[in-house]
Amino acid sequence: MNFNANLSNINSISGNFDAKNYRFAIVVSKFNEFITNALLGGCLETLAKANADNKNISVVNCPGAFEIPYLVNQLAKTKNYDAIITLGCVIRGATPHFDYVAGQVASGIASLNLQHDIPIIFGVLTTDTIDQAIERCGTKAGNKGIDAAMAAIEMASLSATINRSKK
Ligand code: INI
Repeated sequence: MNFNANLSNINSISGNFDAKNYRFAIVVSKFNEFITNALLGGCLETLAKANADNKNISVVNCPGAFEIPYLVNQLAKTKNYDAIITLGCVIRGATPHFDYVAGQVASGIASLNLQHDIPIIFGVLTTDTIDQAIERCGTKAGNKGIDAAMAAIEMASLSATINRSKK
């Protein structure tokens, strides 16, 4: 951060990107599978680079993005995970009920984040076109699966730090 304020005595809390001791669940939907597979690849590679242990990663495959919140809720209730990552792809051009599916999954995940004591990461692409989805799963505009993994590690680390400092 680039500013001139005096930070002495301020308790500044930041996460780190070491995934070694964390357990992750990844819920990935099969709808638009050629896109979601690429998101999953980016996500798993990033977790591996950050020292996550494969034994601590569960991948749950579901039919479509609409089903993701239900599974996240089930997984969160087990308390077996330090972060849950969601990956999916909803394309406006491909469905007349885009707004229902995309809206439902986004608001479902947002409310589950507050209901459970586990960070839940939104890695669901919601795009107007298939080309925009392709751009976001490893071509022009990066890979949203990588971003989701990074966010999951940082949030697991932040959550651990905050909970360690509970009085
Ligand atoms: N599911 C998606 O993940 N992406 C889509 O683009 C999509 N479209 O186009 O309809 C989609 N529909 C399926 C939906 O998520 C549920 O699986 C289905 O309605 C059964 O509940």
